[in-house]
Amino acid sequence: MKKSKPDEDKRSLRPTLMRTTRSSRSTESTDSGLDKYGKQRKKQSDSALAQDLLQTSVSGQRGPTSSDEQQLGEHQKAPPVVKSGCGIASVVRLIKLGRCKNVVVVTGAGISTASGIPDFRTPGTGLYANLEAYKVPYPEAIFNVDYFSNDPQPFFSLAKALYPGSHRPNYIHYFIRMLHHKGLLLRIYTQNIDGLEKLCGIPDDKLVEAHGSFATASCHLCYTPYPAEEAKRAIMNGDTPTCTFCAATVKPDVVFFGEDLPQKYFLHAKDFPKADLLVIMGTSLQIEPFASLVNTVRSTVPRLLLNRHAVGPFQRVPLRRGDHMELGDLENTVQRFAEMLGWDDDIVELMRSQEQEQHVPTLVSGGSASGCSDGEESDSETDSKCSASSCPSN
Ligand code: CNA
Repeated sequence: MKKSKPDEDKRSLRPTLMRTTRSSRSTESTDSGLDKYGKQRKKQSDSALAQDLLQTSVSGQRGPTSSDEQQLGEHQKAPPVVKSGCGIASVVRLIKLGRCKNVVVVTGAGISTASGIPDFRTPGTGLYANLEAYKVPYPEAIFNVDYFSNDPQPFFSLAKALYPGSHRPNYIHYFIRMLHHKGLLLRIYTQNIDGLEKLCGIPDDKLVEAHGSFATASCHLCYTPYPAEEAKRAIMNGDTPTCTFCAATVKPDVVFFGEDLPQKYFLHAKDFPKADLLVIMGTSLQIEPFASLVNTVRSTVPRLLLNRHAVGPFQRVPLRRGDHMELGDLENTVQRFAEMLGWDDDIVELMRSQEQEQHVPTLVSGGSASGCSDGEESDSETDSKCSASSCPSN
């Protein structure tokens, strides 16, 4: 079922797309309140946070203060004041003050464009602007389960390009992994289906692939599981994988409009109320129910949008108190963010070692990504070492 819902801020100007959910109940969170090193996470007091936010004016309306500059140090000067450009400085300050220990990250296709994967909606380069090759009557048809039932070929053509194995994680993915290294990441919720979060080493328990992934496959009618590698081999060879039980078409377990979201998605019911910082990156916040997640953090919790343009609640003028945004190319922005935090060298080193460790895969028809399967997870020992001792800003 695909529903249109008026956008919160641009009422009825743009339709919001709905992916159905199995239920509104949350699964039991596995989070015990202990961090990954067994330490009890200190609960952020609302009043302390509120006090801090009072000193942090709404982003985009002022430049960094001299105390921000002092905290950032001589070599990590805040960027010049630009419209919506002081968002990072404010959040860097909160992180350095130790105010953000349960960071929830929400991502979309914009974090992977630097890896060479087009997003949906960017004019010119987005998939929606280049659909001739897929021969679909309207853009969303490519992810519509009823359309797929009738003609799976458009999706299979796209799947060939999106299957994990032909793209590498970029600096932005590693920035998120660095948040985990520092012991600050509560969870990342991604809409992406490219598997790059896993590939860069973010561990499975920190990752919610809200719109599924190519790691598993099943019949689109009776849901009988089907070996993912066999499905991939068939799709890559231009064949149609068919269910061994009912002979209907098999598809990778990427969530289509009209399909249930994975059970893990419901962790959000525990995570978002617990978050003390929400970072939103590279999404147009157009697809429900995912888009509305950003409105479920507590009202005192700072939200930072990193994107090319304002989206969702960040289109509001003035911004909600505690909302910050930094507009521009995401990779540049995230690099600047990391530099201001003093994390840039660590990220570059992490990227270098991870990319060296894994042989850069080439897309082999029917084969798994060389050196790193879709399910490959982080080296959590490495993460622990870094987080426990060597990270300068801990
Ligand atoms: P979208 O609607 O295409 O929005 C992407 C957003 O990112 C837009 O606001 C862009 O302006 C912004 N953006 C893109 N590139 C950059 C950049 N370099 N710097 C700054 N901002 C940038 O995509 P959403 O993720 O919001 O939509 C959710 C869909 C997209 C999910 O269901 C995905 O399955 C689907 N999708 C995923 C992938 C992937 O896995 N890589 C690719 C294409 C589509």
